[in-house]
Amino acid sequence: MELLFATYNSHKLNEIRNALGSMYTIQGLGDLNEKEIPETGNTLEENSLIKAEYIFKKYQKACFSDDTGLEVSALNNEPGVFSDRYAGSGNSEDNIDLLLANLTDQKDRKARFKTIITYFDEKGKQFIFEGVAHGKIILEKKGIQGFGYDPIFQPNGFERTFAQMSLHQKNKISHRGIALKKLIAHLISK
Ligand code: ITT
Repeated sequence: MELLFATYNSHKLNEIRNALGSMYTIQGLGDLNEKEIPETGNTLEENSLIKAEYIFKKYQKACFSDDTGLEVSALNNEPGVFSDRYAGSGNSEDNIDLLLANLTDQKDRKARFKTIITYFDEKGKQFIFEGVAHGKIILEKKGIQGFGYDPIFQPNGFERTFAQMSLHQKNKISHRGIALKKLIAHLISK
């Protein structure tokens, strides 16, 4: 089955291709020669809808999007929907440095990743799948796998960050992996 994925993020594409396996052919925005879709919403749900709706209207094919944010308890759930632009540059190293600086001397390190997947079926019916991974922000970066905030996020029940896990291990417990399992269950039930 072919699915269009409204993302420009090659790491997300990798994770999702790995989780979905060979039954699905996934085409990202790069494969479609599309430009990045501006995320003008105020919530993950709004941005997820904007991206999926844009692609569905243009291609009239089954498609989905993923909008993800990191919510840190001691920072009133920031950066949240602004996770990408937290430090202004859109650069993950800068985002991590700013987050660690804002948590200096902070004892409460609780955080969670949240993913909202919006799926449009080939008839344009819309479905939303959410995945949350609970954990904490550690004091300094660890690991080189993954992307974004992975080097400073340690999921509950593990002594390793997402950046110290393989793609397969991260997918089993991550926000995106959980939301994807719900999407897959939906696709299989059809
Ligand atoms: P899209 O093209 O899909 O919109 P994006 O990189 O803009 O890709 P998001 O807005 O969903 O994706 O992500 C917001 C930020 O959160 C961005 O800086 C990512 O690096 C980071 N992020 C998203 N998923 C992550 C994950 O699984 N682990 C670590 N950081 C993640």
